[in-house]
Amino acid sequence: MSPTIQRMKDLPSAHLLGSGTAMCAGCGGMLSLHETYDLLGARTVFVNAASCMTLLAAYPYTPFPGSWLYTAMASAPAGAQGVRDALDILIAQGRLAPEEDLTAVALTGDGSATGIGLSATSGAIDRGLDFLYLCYDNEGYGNTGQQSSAATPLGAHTATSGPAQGNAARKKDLFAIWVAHQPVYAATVVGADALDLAKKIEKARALKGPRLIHALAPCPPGWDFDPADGVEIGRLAVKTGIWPLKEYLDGRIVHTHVPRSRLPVEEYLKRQGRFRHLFEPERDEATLTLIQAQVDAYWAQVAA
Ligand SMILES: Cc1ncc(C[n+]2csc(CCOP(=O)(O)OP(=O)(O)O)c2C)c(N)n1
Ligand code: SF4
Ligand SMILES: [Mg+2]
Repeated sequence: MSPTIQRMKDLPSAHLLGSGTAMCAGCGGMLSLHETYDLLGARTVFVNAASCMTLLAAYPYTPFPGSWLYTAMASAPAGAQGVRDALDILIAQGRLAPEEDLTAVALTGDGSATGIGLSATSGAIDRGLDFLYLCYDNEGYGNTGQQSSAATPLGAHTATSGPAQGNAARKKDLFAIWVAHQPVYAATVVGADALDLAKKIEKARALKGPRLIHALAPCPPGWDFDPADGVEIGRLAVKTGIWPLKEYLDGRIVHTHVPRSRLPVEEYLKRQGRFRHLFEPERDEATLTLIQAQVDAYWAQVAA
């Protein structure tokens, strides 16, 4: 082992993930990955689909004390299958002690999770693959300049939505797609609520089978806000109800936080330049009303 890698392995993950990387300041994806990694630890093999997080590792170096594998955008679940199979074979052959087993973790952005890698994910869940899938959702193709993805919300301006308009489609519901597959576990999280995230990671860690952690990832350059506001924007997503915190376990969906008096969704939208055209030069009342109505309809259905 090279002295550099040995030095990296000797450092705690909290230090490693917070320094010397090519990530943007205030990256919400990094925050949720950091919090997740602190709990999962080094007994993991992260299988990362091409995305912003790929910039964390440059072969043969990685800021992680555990292992890291890089795949094409569509292939993280297939890579996780290979890792899981290899570990199972080593254990069956007596070349790896069961107590030295590792967790296969697919790490992808929303572009892979909701689009390019969706069929590989669906197949992996169908096969009951024992893996944890962490999607950090910055609601666009961040690594290539924030083009629209299937997870871009209604009204958001992206590099491909046209100069004055926002995205015309609704955000694809990744949590619902996973729940339709009846996985062992699925949850939504946001790095700004570290306690809720930690409880869900602990729960997921104790289970076997396909498990989703879907993290909203406020993205300063892609969403156009000051990096210092990332945590506040994550909190506003929860307080306005546009990002429900929930989990699926034993066939039931439970909301882990119900905002009793929800803030108007505008409070979240107006903090981000990607929605500026909804307020300036004049208010786009129709789109703002539609976005609020969609959030209201979601929570009405929860209460019913
Ligand atoms: C099939 C394929 N199409 C396009 C690309 C180029 N590409 C690399 S990263 C990326 C963005 C991925 O978006 P997402 O999964 O949301 O991750 P993010 O960049 O936002 O972290 C794209 C389009 C690719 N690597 N493979
Ligand atoms: S573009 Fe967004 S998601 Fe990508 S590293 Fe920067 S802040 Fe994070
Ligand atoms: Mg993305």
